[in-house]
Amino acid sequence: MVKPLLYYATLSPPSRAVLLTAKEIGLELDLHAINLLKGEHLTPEFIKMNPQHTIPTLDDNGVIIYDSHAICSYLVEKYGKNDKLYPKDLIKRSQVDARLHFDSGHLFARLRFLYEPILYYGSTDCSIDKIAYIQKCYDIMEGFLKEHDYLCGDDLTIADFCCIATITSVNEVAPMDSSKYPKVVAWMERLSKLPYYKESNQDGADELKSLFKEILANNKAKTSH
Ligand SMILES: N[C@@H](CCC(=O)N[C@@H](CS)C(=O)NCC(=O)O)C(=O)O
Repeated sequence: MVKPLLYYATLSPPSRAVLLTAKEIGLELDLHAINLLKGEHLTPEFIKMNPQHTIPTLDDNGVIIYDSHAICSYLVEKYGKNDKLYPKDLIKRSQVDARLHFDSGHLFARLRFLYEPILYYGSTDCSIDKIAYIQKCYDIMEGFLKEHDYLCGDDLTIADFCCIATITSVNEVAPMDSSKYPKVVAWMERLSKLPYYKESNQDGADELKSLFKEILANNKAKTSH
């Protein structure tokens, strides 16, 4: 079998959601690193393949898929040994889809709103409203996890992978008070015990948070002169 080719970066939360999914289903990917800070996603070839010029982008034998949520569900459908990570049952699937949209439309969107101007455009705007906006997502997730171990019930799904990749990339910049969010903290600890978790997610999340702090400090130093 020709391995599916993934354009990705370890710094990128949605790329890491795909890496976690692939590990859980035992699928080997052909990994092609893209350096966003060097603009490697803005070449004519990349834009021809993905006009949205985002990573992750999957090339599965000529089938191009972008958006991590779509990639994760595709990989489970096509290569998963069972449907636990993305249930075929209509009601269960609707719950997973809802959480995937929560990551896409709320959690990751708020991270990007805070991170992108600082990482790419020299901004120093780390204002309290942007931080509080992310922390509101922690409140919502505490509710999702009230009676369950995972975001969609008692089983791990791709929604957990998408949300953990995002939240671990922002949780120190938008601090998470463990007394206020005990369920979210316990969920993060639960996922961190997966054997492939550190290399597939935590290392990249730590790298992104360090880079964010370093670039923010540089931007502040530049504007103070
Ligand atoms: N909803 C998309 C978001 C992907 C995304 O925004 N990726 C960022 C990196 S974390 C990116 O490629 N940014 C470059 C750009 O938008 O030009 C997904 O889940 O794949």
